[in-house]
Amino acid sequence: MINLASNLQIDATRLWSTIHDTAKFGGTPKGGVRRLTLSAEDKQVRDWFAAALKAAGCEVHVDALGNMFGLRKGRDMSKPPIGLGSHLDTQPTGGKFDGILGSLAALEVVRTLNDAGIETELPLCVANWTNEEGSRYAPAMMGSAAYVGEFTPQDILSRKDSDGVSVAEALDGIGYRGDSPLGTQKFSSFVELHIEQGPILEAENKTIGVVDSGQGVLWYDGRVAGFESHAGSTPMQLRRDALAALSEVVLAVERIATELGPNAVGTIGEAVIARPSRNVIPGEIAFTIDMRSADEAIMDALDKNLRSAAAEIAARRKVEIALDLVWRIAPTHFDARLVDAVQTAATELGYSHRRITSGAGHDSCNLNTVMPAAMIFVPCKDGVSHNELEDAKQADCGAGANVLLHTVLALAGVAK
Ligand code: HGY
Ligand code: MN
Ligand code: MN
Repeated sequence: MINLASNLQIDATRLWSTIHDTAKFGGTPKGGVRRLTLSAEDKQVRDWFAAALKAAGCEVHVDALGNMFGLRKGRDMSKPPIGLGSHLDTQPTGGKFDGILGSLAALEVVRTLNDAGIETELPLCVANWTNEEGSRYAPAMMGSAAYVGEFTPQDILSRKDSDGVSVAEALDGIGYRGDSPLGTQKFSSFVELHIEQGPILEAENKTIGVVDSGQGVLWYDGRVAGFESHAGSTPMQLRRDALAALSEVVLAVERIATELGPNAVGTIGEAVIARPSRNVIPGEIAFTIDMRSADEAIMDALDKNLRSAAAEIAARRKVEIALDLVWRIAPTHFDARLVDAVQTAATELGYSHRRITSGAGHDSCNLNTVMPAAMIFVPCKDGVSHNELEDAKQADCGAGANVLLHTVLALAGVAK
């Protein structure tokens, strides 16, 4: 059996067609995917995924925050399963691969083992983590963050989106508020396949990224309070223009991240004028900041420099600028044994590969705080992601799924 297992390959054509079949759930005219967490489109893909896992012989259950699990029995059910999977939700202007590649590759691993009649020693458990993207509800990687105890279920269930819909209402609305308490599903370890979402693998012509670390993340909710007044009759020197002040904050975020770079990034991705009108000087704006670094000391410097820049801008422009740090996740250092297992699989399969740090956050970054976790990257076209143009190659997706298969086989073992 070991020989069969060691030469096993996933069905790359089947994986590729599932990627394109499921892209229709929330598919956009430009060829992207808009599948916000807990939306009707998310329900469609969840229902499809649950049915596919059941058809592949998995026992499917859902926890209190909609995290989905598909358990494939192993010979020794006394030990927790090896976990594999990712997320099914997308950004508003998302692509066909971010998250779902890892979930579908996990399904493909199960299908491949079924086709080969291989029973693993330890059970396997395929996972779909709720709201990895953090676009509709903050924070990102929400379902896995609550699973590892970063937030209580009550805190998460009460969070509301911009329309005032709570997580609880949205879960009930799509029928995915499961009855198993958070944390019921245990794992021995977890492995996640994901597109790199950056340019390195493609630029270096490498097929596999052996992810050994991930950036830490700082998320702020910000508010600028200036003074609404007439756009025509208010003299320039008397204005307290909230948007002009925010524009300086935007450039300060860019300057601070660049100065602390190359191991630092930052952007303002959202800004909403409270009462917009062409001939009223903006008086109140809500905005969000995302800053990241793989180095904890640089994260502290990002925070410190941001706060002093905002204070200087506020004083000079006579506005108030409030910054509320709503989420901080430390840099990730994945489990060395699992990272080596990924590297061994890539080497034995003959794929070009390199160690790499993840610029993006992932559910495995949370999981790694309570269990051994590791990630596998494959290139995406021009390193583009969180964009409808997101694209990847069938051969690379197949290679990533093969590395996932053989990493999981090495961790789970093959029943004698
Ligand atoms: O924000 C992130 O890094 C992830 O894509 N949710
Ligand atoms: Mn993702
Ligand atoms: Mn994403």
